[in-house]
Amino acid sequence: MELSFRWYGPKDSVKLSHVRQCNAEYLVTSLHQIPTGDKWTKRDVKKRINFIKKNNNNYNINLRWNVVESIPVHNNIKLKTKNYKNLINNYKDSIISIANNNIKTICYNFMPIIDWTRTQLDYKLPTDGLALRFDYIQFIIFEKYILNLKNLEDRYTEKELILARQLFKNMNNKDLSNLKFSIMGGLPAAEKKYSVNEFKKMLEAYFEIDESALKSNLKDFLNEIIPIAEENGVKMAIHPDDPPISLFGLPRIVSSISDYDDIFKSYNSKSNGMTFCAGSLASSINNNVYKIFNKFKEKIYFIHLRNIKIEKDKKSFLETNHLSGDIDFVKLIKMILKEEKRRKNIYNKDFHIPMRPDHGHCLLDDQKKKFNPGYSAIGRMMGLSELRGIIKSLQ
Ligand code: DNO
Repeated sequence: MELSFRWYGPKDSVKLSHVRQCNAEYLVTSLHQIPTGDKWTKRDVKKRINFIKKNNNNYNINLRWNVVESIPVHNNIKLKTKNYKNLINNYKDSIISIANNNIKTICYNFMPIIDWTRTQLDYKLPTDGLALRFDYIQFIIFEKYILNLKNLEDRYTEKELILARQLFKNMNNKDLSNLKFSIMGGLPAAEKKYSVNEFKKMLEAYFEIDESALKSNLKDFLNEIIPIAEENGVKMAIHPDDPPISLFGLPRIVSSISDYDDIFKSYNSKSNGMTFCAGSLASSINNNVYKIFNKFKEKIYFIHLRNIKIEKDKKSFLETNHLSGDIDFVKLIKMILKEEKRRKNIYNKDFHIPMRPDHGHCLLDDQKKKFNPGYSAIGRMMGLSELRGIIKSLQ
């Protein structure tokens, strides 16, 4: 495995030296300063590589950028509307610019409107560490009492709505603004930060997009970009929906085995692959992560390892530490190592799969620091260390 760490670029409060101290050897990053939809030039990518190189020297572990995470896909592409053709051309140019700089794996997602979603970014654990959490009822409160969405009866049971009303009554302004911040503003990697009104406008834009329309828009996008990726030796790795359940009544199309079947059938190519995000996939009670891994192992070009615990209602979940959630990482890592061995026997090169510890708890001194939620240094260092321990013991 290529032991990697996500880094949010020169402005990240987690510095390259910190990444090295955590024992990572590769960097997963993106040009976050470039607005979604704009093209990345070869020079833009080179500049970032040079920044990384400048921070390497003979004495240091030489960090290398191995995966782009992500080139976000503009909502107009997902909606197939307005200037989407130009946006797709920009996307193709960005793939070429990345490939010309010898980076060959690109992670992306096709989630409508916002990237990953949590309802709380500072859930206090019994250890005093802080974790990310998704609470289904809190999410209903957000839809009903912050966005004031109508017709929620169509999507939620009476019991869920009553529970939401009861909980809402006990929430003060601070609780509500925390909830709003967690969903709409706190997380990194969102395409943009929306106001409530902008957000509702985006929801309206998706009004006519049902599951089959979104699938067909993804297929059209793949038909355009995969040939370019192939020509340039790039592997596109689609990230699962996080969480893999419908939110806001919008379709989710990268959530299950059958979704992946559709995606890989819609364009048959080695360049059409997946990011295996264990935590995202495991947060749907209907998914079996080991089965998904086995079924699509050849298509897995990038791995995110984080653990979760699904709660009693079967829809809420807590991000646990790497060794104590629903996923058995010893079992999963065994499978990953086996897959690497299989690739080694066939190709004898390129068999190491890039893997990063995905998220970590906010621990120790990091509790006083500013960082992207989920991406503090110490928690991820702990995650990577635990994973390295498992890898080492299995090798
Ligand atoms: C959350 C991440 C996501 C992911 C993107 C990929 O921590 O896993 O932000 O990077 O969805 O496009």
